[in-house]
Amino acid sequence: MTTSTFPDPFEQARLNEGTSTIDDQNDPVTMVLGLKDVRKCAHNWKTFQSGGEEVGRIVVPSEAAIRDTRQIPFELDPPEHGSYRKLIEPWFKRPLQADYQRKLKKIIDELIDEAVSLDTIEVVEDFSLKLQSRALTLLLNTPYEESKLWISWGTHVFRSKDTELNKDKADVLYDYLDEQIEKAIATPGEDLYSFLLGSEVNGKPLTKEEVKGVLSLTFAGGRDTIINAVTNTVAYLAEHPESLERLKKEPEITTKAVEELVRYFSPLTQMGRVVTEDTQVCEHAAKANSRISLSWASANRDASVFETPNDVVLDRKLNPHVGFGFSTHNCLGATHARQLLAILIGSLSEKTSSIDIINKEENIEDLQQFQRKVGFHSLNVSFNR
Ligand code: HEM
Ligand code: EMZ
Repeated sequence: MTTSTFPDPFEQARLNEGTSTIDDQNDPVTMVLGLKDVRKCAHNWKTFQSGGEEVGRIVVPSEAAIRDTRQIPFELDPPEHGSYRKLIEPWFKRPLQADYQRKLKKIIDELIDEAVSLDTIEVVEDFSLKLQSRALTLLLNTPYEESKLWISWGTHVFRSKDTELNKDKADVLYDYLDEQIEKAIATPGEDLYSFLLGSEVNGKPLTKEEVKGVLSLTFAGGRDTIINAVTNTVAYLAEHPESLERLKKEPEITTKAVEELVRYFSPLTQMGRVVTEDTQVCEHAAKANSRISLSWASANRDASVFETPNDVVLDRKLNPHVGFGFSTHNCLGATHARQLLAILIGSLSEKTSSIDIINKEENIEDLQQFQRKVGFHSLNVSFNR
């Protein structure tokens, strides 16, 4: 049972030092590893900023070389951050509506019906990527057909399997967004583009560049995270038929199970911040203009907070995980992601009796001294009715 095991590579460093430094394109990053420290730093936006001059630098690996559109509200700090977030937040709560959930269930049911009708299916490309892209049409309120193009872009909009950062790929997304923005200006509709183009922040209409900043974040931030969460969930249920059975019998534990799976898989390993003044993290000097990272994946295995942190406890009672971040920038897509995963679990337990893993290729993030399994490049399974 190793396919659905996701080891914690950070344990020793977290226990010994609380931080660890890795290099990223000659711009080192001090990773903050313990849950309490991660929360403290995430909350302290004055010292550990997300905005700042260099767009893309807070991402690890830094995207500074491949993009110059500021992602909004992700690459802004308070108080500016709050003005944009307040505008966008109600839109990202739409997944709480019954009609949204009904449409999402239809998308997921269709994919599962197709999957069970096949002998085998490759989950990453032919299930999770399709599910992510089709579901995104609901979040953006754009035509379902758009998802065909998005699926053709593959699992990450900035990365390909061989090159970590791919400028040509980023430009495909940016050209597409420019086009969509022009279309929405010419013929406004009910989609997120039109909503933003018709909105004001602090008395000023949003610029095209700002609209592009919001949209690019929904495409980039909500892509491999969802794909890994979905694929890893399938792998977990395949190797734990007793859990599939339990979710069938006790659907009321589903929301807890979703939180636990997000904690365990931590689809976003870390996110950086730029240090604004000489300071210390865990007694380790952090110089002004250097970078730290909030290591969500490490924090989520902190044994001083989580009992048996390396086990999936589907109905874990206390689960203050930071898989969706913490404080100012906590994940705006979390409502959508939670609904998607809950419906996925419900439909899988309704429509499948078991899932068999045939083969897999793991996706290991190379963080020098840390090698972290984050998901799969491919996962072939058969879904059994
Ligand atoms: C922020 C994780 C899905 C949009 C974040 C952060 C994390 C995270 C850890 C905090 C980043 C920081 O503090 O710098 C995840 C995970 C997901 C997921 C694990 C899936 C399981 C999505 C989706 C969308 C999305 C589907 C939208 C399509 C955002 C946005 C922010 C964010 C807009 C920034 C919010 C702000 O700056 O105020 N996400 N995310 N995420 N996420 Fe997600
Ligand atoms: C950025 C990030 C967002 C980044 C909240 O996290 O997700 C990463 O996958 C993207 O590469 O650009 O959007």
